[in-house]
Amino acid sequence: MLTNGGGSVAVGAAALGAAEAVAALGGVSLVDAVARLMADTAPIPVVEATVALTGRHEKRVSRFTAGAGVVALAAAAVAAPSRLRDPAVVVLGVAGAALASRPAYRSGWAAAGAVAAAGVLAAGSRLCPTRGLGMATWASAGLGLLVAARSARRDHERRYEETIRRVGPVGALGLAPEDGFEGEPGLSPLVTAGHRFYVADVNPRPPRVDPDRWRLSITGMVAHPLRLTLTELIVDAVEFDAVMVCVHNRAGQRRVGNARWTGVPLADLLRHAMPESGATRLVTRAVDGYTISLPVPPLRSGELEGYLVVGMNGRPLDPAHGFPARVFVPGLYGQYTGVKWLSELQLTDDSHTDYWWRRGWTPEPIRVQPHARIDAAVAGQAGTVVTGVAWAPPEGVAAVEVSVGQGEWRPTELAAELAPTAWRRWRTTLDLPPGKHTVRARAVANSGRVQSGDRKPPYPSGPSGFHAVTVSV
Ligand SMILES: Nc1nc2c(c(=O)[nH]1)N[C@H]1C(S)=C(S)[C@@H](COP(=O)(O)O)O[C@H]1N2
Ligand SMILES: [Mo]
Repeated sequence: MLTNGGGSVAVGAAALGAAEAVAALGGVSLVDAVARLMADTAPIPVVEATVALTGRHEKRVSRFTAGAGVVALAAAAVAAPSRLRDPAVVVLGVAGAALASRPAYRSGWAAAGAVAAAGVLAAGSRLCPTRGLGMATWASAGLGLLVAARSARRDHERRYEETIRRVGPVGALGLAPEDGFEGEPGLSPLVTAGHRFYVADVNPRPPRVDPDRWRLSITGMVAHPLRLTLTELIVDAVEFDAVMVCVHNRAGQRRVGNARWTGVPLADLLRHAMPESGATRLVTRAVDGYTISLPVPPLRSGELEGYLVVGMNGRPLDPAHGFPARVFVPGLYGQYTGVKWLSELQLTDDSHTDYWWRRGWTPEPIRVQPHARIDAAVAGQAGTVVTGVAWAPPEGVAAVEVSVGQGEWRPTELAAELAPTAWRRWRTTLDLPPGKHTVRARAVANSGRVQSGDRKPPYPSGPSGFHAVTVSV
């Protein structure tokens, strides 16, 4: 039977719907597996451009692209000359099932979804609609299945959130911390709420972990391997305030958040596990097949103070922020600080290679640069009030300065310091004549490090540059 382009796309959409509906029975998605494959294999310039262009919509854009790609491949198979059609459908089905079985997505349901999609394609390519009613039927079947899949996945997500809630409070965010700058219009809150906190990782959707079955293993070159439950870790945890910054956070951006974390000091865990003398790297391994490794000597000496984190702002970690546990070393960018959805801490030697090193990022942990962000510049009767947040973890912010036009740097007023590792809010009132002005800000760290104004992109060693805003008076 002759097929037209629209008919093939309609059958492709029905196949995608079938895949997603079957996968959703297990709360997963074949599109997610494809999107993750794209993230894992895209060349670095493509990754960097995507991060820069899509911003907060990154994950939605990648899922949409993956879904469209699946439909296009399916449609191409249906539209192929008849002797190639069946082999093409079989290849797609097998490739989809293989992809869905990758470690990060190991799920029978997603693999079954790929098989179901191949079945729909095989049937559809025989009955392929040419126009009108037939096409509309296939397309709306696809759409209906996608909607059903979405609602089934949401049910899984809701049940998962219920499970997390049952873990109970973690830490005690009794009184909200204050720094004296409460109520300043436009200024970021001192503590970033979990649902407001930026999310950055290679997964289209957060992996789910059963807290009752989860164990943290400390393995590899240690005299005393450990296996700990979430409850045991929560009991030993302490609280600390710290800012987490993504290495992709360019001047003025919001891939950064400040929270009160609950975690067990890594130095304590290492002391219990007793690393062998040749154990130079601590590999933090995650359920999504991602690793970040940290140098062991500075973690043991306290030069780098790291934590195995089990709570954020008084609660268990959100799914997106790594429930049940993650590793965080304040002062290192997110990409170097340790993984979310931690499964294992493995002590090893320097032969280990991390996820991003293979893609050209430097192996040395990149330190967070001092940075001042301008949140608001409001012209009023008494002058122009400029406010923002600044960070220089781990040593803390000594000063924030602003400059108008290309003028000299002037000091600003700093709020009380929550912790040197946290961000610090600042404000100043400028007396500006009517007209347009450019205001820049810079941070100075307690160690004397001064924020660099040299504008650099994130790749390959971290971004720099001043944040500047234009104010009309
Ligand atoms: N398992 C895992 N952990 C990960 C990542 C990831 O892709 N997978 N991304 C890292 C990066 S690049 C950053 S910036 C932080 C972001 O943490 P957040 O989403 O809680 O802000 O997680 C880090 N940990
Ligand atoms: Mo990141």
